[in-house]
Amino acid sequence: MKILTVDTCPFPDQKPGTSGLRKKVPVFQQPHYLENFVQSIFDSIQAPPGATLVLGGDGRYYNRHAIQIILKMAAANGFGKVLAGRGGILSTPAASCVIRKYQTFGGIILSASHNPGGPTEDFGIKFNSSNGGPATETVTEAIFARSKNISAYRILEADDVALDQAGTTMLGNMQVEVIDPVADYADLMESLFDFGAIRALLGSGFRIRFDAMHAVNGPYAWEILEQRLGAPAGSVLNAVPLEDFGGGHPDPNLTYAHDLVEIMYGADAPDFGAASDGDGDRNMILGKRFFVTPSDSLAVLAANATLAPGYRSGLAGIARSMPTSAAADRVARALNIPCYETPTGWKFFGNLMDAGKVTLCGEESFGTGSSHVREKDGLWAVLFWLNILAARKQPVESIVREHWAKFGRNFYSRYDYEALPSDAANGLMQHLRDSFTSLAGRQFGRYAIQTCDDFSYTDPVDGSISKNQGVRLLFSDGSRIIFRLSGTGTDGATLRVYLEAYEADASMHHLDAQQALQELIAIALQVSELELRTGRNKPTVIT
Ligand code: VG1
Ligand code: CO
Repeated sequence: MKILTVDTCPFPDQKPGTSGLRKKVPVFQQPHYLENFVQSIFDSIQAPPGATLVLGGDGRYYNRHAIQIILKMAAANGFGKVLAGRGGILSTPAASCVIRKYQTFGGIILSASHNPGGPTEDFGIKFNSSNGGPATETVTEAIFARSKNISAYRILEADDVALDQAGTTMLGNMQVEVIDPVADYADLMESLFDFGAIRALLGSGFRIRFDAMHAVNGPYAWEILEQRLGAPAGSVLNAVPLEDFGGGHPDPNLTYAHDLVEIMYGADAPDFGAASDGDGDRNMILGKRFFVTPSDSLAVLAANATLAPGYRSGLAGIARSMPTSAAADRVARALNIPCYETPTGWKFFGNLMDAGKVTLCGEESFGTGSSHVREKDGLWAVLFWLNILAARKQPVESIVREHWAKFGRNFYSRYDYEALPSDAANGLMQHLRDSFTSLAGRQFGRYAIQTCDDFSYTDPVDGSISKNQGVRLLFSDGSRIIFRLSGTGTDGATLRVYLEAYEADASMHHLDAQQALQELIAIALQVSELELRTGRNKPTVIT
């Protein structure tokens, strides 16, 4: 076996987004494209010789091929060992768990998360550091800088490694240990939650459905929910991961998880429904004919956290991404703990968790997590809910309604306009920035704009500054409209419009969110000139 040094030319477009580099599969299939990016990672992270790396992905199309290339490149770049998930599988939270548990130097996760998979769909790759979390912006910027002047990469000339059975093989001087992708993660879950109480709940006729959407969480949900917790066979739907997710869009929301939604809103609906995304880090929580918004879910988990054994001693603090509703802030205030507001993307939570400042964190985009790993964690959120349901013995809906009665309700919705021409999307954002001075102080019906800005974040731990994280229109009554361009899309630009209104009056809590937010939606469309600039008269997805 010999190490080859292969000459290459830089690609100009290898800038990692919100969560790693995501492109269509044919882009990754260009000669040297994946190799360039992997070598740029290795050149930037400065792993000591003999270091251990974790490697796995969500099983989508190109996963198996990419893993073989990365293994051979890791061997040629001086790594001593790679822990690889069997079959190339590791969910994002499981990869984070394994990196931390075995104290490795870091890991590479192959996923485009909630984006569809298949030969013409999306693929992605990201590096996670030794804390188990996505590389910080300093690291991703270094990787991008390197990708722009790379001239060669190193790869071992070798046969492919057998990945379908646990065991250890050598690849040159590097050990490849194929591990069970589920066991370490399932053990961690068992250490956090009251499995006895959940098992009793599931044995008492309480019915659940978990839709794995043919994505990575299938084997995890099957092992934990059906095997360890005794949920009846068939409680986990679409449990076999497929390279194209069965042609579906593995994003757990009311639009894309429609099969589950039909079950949960149908006759004889089960008591609890949940789904997770392509790489297993997102979650959607449903009760019988009842949808829990991700922002509310974070707030409810925070308010009830001490019911779960792993959180019995309380929370150090809570963090949420800026567009996420302020429902969690109200809980933090009541618990007298700090609440941090970060830019979108999990990489910003890592520093706060490492410094012991927060225990729970969440995003409006169906992401919730805690300091047990350094990624958001779909199945963890499901188990947390089940633990609370087992302890409180109340339906999901009444737990949420009681929460609103106590804290008030933050009506919330997000409108996504996908695949816009980039010029139109950038023009709209620029138009909003240009309007800041004229908008501040303006009255729209019962809403008055207090301030407008482009969100900027100073990390309280390392002082690093992240600018231009979303345009905010902040109203005098605490309502908010936020405009942001997605950093994970691969097709033109995706504009996200986030809407939030706070309602203390319990007699208004029964309203539908779209109804309650009607006026704010009209204001958002008006001030952004959305239809005029994009030609769209309705969003692609409403969540
Ligand atoms: C989206 C979400 C963001 C999330 C990111 C990664 O980013 O809005 O909250 O952290 O996806 O999620 P953007 O830039 O498209 O808005 V996932 O499940 O890819 O790991
Ligand atoms: Co994901």
